[in-house]
Amino acid sequence: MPTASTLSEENGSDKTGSVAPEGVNSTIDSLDRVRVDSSGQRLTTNQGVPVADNQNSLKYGVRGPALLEDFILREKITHFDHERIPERIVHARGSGAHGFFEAYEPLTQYTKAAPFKEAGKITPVFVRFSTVAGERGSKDTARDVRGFAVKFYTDEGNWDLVGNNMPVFFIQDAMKFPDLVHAVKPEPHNAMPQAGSAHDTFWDFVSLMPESTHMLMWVMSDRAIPRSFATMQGFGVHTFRLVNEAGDSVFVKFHWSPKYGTHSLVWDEAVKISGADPDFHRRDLWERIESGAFPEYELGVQIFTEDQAEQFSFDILDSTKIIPEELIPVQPVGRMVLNRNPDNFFAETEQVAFCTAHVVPGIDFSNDPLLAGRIHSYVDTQISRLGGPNFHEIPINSPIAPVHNNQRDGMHRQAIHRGRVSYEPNSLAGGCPFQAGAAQGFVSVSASIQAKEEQGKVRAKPEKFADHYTQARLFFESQSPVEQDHIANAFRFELSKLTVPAIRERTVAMLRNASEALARKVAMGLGMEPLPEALPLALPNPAQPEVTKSPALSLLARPGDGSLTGRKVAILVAPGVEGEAVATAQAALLEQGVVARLVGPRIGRMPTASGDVIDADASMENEPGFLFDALILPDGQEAVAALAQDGHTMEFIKDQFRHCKTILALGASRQLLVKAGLPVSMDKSQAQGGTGLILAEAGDAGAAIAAFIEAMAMHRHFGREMDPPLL
Ligand code: HDE
Repeated sequence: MPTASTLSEENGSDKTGSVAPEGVNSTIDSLDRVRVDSSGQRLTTNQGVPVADNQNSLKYGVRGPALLEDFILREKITHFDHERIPERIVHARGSGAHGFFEAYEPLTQYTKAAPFKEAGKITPVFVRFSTVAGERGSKDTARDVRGFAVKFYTDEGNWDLVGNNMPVFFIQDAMKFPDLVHAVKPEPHNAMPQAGSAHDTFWDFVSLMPESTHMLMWVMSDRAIPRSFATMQGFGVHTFRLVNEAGDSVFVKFHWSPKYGTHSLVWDEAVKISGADPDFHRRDLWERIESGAFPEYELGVQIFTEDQAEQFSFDILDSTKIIPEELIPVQPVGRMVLNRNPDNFFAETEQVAFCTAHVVPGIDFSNDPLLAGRIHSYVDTQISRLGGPNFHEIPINSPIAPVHNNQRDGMHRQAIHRGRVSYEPNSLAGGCPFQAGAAQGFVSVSASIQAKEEQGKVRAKPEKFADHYTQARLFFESQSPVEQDHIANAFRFELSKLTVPAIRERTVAMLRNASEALARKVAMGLGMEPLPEALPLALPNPAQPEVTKSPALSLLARPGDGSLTGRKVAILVAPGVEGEAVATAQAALLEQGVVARLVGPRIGRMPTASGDVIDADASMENEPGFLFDALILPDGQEAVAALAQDGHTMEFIKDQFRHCKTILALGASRQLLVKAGLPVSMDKSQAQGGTGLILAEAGDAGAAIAAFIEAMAMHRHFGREMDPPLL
């Protein structure tokens, strides 16, 4: 064979294998080749030497010195000493899952990208969700942007769509990214705060960068505290290009929409969860997949031409701008299902390397200057994070498409390249690997721009980039009153944490340009009177926006399929509880895909009123109320009396009420609501389904549980929200 390495290669063995199959590279393909299962196996060293004793180091006499010759101990400790790799500079905290993407219809009119070639085509994916600012061990429910990074293992190579759960970004140019990250990360002198933006340096920076105003609206909205990774949207953020077989290209924005709706936490809840379960989102993702309630998202595209882009009131190269859906509708093109948890967190979730530079034929870049910086950054950072230029050979990163090139060597090289040829052109290897040519290979879109050639090299921005407020206003105006209140409260909270009043004032001065009402509300909450002068505008007369409201931007517009899949309900139990209603509720909830947990004063077995035995899954101490989406209080005088004696019960109920969750009280348990101070009377005729407070007689359990399930579909009952909270 022209690619053979040696004349002796026909002499095979267990180690060398047979003659290498021509044109094959086995460092790719499925992960099976590297999965290790030790069941039924003996313990060995890394060299495969069986280990007789894994308890004791080698000593000279039982009380004598340990011996340097103990290669088994030294190998074990040395490996342990090097177990950690640097965490990601941003997005260090993350959780991953395997799944697949399925195309609805061929999108070949617009793109030749492999995943979109045929209806029903399946492409494997690995997804990693993350927070941005916190370190690897930080809490999941911090107020922050969430990363939404998808690696498509297409048959034309890997395509990484490295997006966020918000469609815009803080800055317009990669030049400012290190500054932004230095400002939001824990402050360098004392490394505080962890995973939070409520500190001086972040607000100092953004209040001097008016281009961040639009993104600040998103980050101060409930989008920054998702209920679950399965209930958040994802966005490619930048404008990309789709390219078809003929080489024609259109612009595109990518959107992921969760099947189960876009739902968030409320702030007080997020804060409490971070104490009780810092792994809240990671656990939720894991449990959804293990239970078969697979997270699912629809991929949508906004497709538009260069001519259309020219007409927009904003610049499509500016990552601080969206394209309102009223202007260019989002067209569904496929769905993604996450159906398998990783085998090993480190090998997969930690070592996965997403790179914006990873595109395949049919996908191309726009000239967004933020994207340009990313195309460089992601590959670059993996080199130090994963220890060298061969990170593409780490199993989770290796494509399923064949890899053949003349790149050689480097740290941790896995592939054993055959033959003596590692250059091109060559004749000794028959010219292989050969260029794919324009018909098959990746060809950049010529993308001739009416480049202002007369401008020459410039460090500057296009004029429309300077309109920093129109879309911030659009976002705020498109929110429901409750969402607007939450945004104002989030600004109030974050700014109240600052130690430098001037930063607070500068931020309010900036907000005045986006929304006078918002600025006033925030200022009032901060005791700021009078309001500071609005910041001067960089662009005094921005173009008229096409729309001033975009209803699709409100979470209320995104209920998904309205199902309750994956939600969690607490059923409070104690000895003497009415067992039948508990069983009815459990069965009805299971049918909806809801996880029902029996939560008691303690875990374990307890008798019901009828003398049966039930088993409490959790205690109010180990799973407090705010970890659940809704609450059922069953009947049973003895149980109610026991729960009334436990202070945890009142906190449990108050949190459910304060966080606007659905509560069902059956029969005597109504007393608990009254004791907790909820605005309900003991009058038996009272039923408040519309507010998410359902009070029913014990005999009506079936109907009451049906009403409870219906009320849960509303997710929250904000009608009872008060600021400050009543309870
Ligand atoms: Fe990132 N970003 N980023 N970013 N980013 C990284 O790459 C960077 C930006 C995003 O789960 C790093 O592998 C620059 C926008 C996600 O592994 C690093 C700029 C968006 C993830 C990096 C941006 C993102 C990262 C750190 C401005 C949304 C996590 C570790 C020019 C569209 C991926 C790594 C994962 C991670 C650089 C801006 C999303 C340092 C220079 C805009 C989801 O390379």
